[in-house]
Amino acid sequence: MTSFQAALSTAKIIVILTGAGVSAASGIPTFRAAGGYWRTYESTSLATPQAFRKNPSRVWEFYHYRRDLVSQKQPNRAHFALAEFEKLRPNVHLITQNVDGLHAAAGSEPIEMHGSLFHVRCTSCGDEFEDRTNPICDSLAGKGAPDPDARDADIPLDLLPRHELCQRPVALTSSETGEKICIGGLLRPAVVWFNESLDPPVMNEIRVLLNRCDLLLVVGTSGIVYPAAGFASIVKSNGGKVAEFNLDPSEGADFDFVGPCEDLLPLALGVNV
Ligand code: BV8
Ligand code: ZN
Repeated sequence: MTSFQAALSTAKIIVILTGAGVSAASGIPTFRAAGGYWRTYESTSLATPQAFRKNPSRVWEFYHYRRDLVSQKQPNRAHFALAEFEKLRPNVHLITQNVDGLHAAAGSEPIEMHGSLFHVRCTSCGDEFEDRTNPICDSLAGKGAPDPDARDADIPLDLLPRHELCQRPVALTSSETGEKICIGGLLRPAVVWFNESLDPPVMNEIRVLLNRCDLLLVVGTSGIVYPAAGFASIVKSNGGKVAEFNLDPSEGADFDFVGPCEDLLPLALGVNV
């Protein structure tokens, strides 16, 4: 702890990367805990453009379930410790892989590199905006149960979330009347799915930070998902130091804090939350 705090006090540019483990204490299941399943599907198999193209109703049930769950949760001491530290120290930059919005709810201004559960994008006109309505459309009310034996709602395309103010409406057959209708584009969650590239400006901003960073804190991530999983080696290759906060020990870190980050972060950062 003392050698870490010495490094913390002399560091010029501190970058903090968080993953699902930072929200675990808020009651949000991590991506890979309990196998990371929703119903009988691996979460990672639903967070893809292919899954959305094949069955937008099932993917929207998955995201409605997560939006509904997160909307009932609060930030925990890990989020508040990071927000407090950012206030106390200049040149601290928070990058999160999480899409739950809890860092912002705790007062941080994170780079949300994988987007947000509460932002949507129109697949027809490309418009992107925040939408916190719950449910986001009537047809999803009461849907999204995560149990393995829960059945798909099979919501017809025209009753899934649609872009009301769409500049490029699409022609569809109404599932209710069978008539031809002109309707706003299908909305999708504005998150980065697997096999989708991150927004180039976001990646550029991150790259600049990592190249200048002399201390990287990696908090609550399994280090499986790229490009986030590659950040520690970038910092180390530039001579920076890496501190890991995880339930499991990690090789290769200069400082390794093993245990719940909601307990260890306030101590390590020297903040009272
Ligand atoms: C891309 C949004 C270019 C969606 C997410 C190189 C090698 C291999 C594969 C690839 C590669 N480069 C690219 C890939 C493909 C892929 C990838 O990495 N695949 C993995 C599975 C191998 N990457 C991509 O596709 C990325 N795009 O690279 O673009 C490109 C383009 C086309 C084709 C190829 C490449 C985009 C990845 C973004 C995916 N979207 N989220 C959504 O959320 O619905 S990622 C998703 O996983 C979440 O955001 C989550 O945060 C993230 C990472 O998971 P973790 O946060 O680490 O969570 P996890 O459950 O795994 O771990 C929790 C950890 O916390 C554990 O270690 C646990 O011990 C710890 N913990 C738990 N409780 C606590 C705790 N620690 C402390 N305290 C606690 N209390
Ligand atoms: Zn639109």
